[in-house]
Amino acid sequence: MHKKQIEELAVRISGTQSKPADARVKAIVDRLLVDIFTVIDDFDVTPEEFWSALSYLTELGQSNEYALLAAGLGIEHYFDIRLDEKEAAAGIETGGTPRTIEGPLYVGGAPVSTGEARLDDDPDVGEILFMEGQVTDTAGRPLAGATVEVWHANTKGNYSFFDKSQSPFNLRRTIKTDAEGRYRFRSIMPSGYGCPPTGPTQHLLDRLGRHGQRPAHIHFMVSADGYRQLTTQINIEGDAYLHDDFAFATRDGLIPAVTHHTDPSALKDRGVNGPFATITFDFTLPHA
Ligand code: MBD
Ligand code: FE
Repeated sequence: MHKKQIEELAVRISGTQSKPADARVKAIVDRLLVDIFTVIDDFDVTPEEFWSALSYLTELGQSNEYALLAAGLGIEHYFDIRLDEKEAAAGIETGGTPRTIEGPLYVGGAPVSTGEARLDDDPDVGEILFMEGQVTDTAGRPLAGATVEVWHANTKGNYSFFDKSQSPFNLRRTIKTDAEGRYRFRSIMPSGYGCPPTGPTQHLLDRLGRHGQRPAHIHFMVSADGYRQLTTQINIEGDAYLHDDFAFATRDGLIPAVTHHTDPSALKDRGVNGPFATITFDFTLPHA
């Protein structure tokens, strides 16, 4: 089919309107149809291929993996790029901590505390982790009472709520910063995440010749009145996938140094009975 015929068909379909439409939805669907017809035409897609694609989408939904695939195809990352661009174009304040994707595994309503928290509720064999830092504005002024939501995987790369073997809200907390804008928490070092190996996202990634792995990381959502909400992650340095994240979320400025402590006197000072790691990471929020 020629481009002109595709457009004529799309116009004919679009014109079968008998009541008021949602103009934006209609415009997007009209455009999607042209793009789908064009792909079918350019690649000579067979009906069998098309019906199998629909089965794939059904399976994707039944497995609750739509958002996982969106991350894997870089679509979630693309929204970050656009937000960065829009902020730059709007001429509003820039220079805060870089944003990166939220991912599909955030859960609201985690236990709230002020200043500090312990995140690990379940027994696990991970290295103990102490992380702390300060939330400031771009001039370095501390933001007291800011909200730091933190969530991360366990040593198997699994997240509570989605992994029903973990306690509710294991490795998920909301910490309000203290009077100096500081937060600190004790947790365990997460492992990297891998897409469910027999799920539809990994099936498609296999056909694209791609892996479905993420480096070990910790998610944050930081907010304070009058400032732009920041959704971001830090990556754990040394991870084999540090610069090969299937979800494209690694960014400069989000890979803090990790210090590992094994010295008995350091363990004693921290009141722990095993090796631990420390990370310091500050969050900078531009004005809203
Ligand atoms: C994750 O832990 C994650 O953060 C993303 C973006 C996708 C899959 C698993
Ligand atoms: Fe994650």
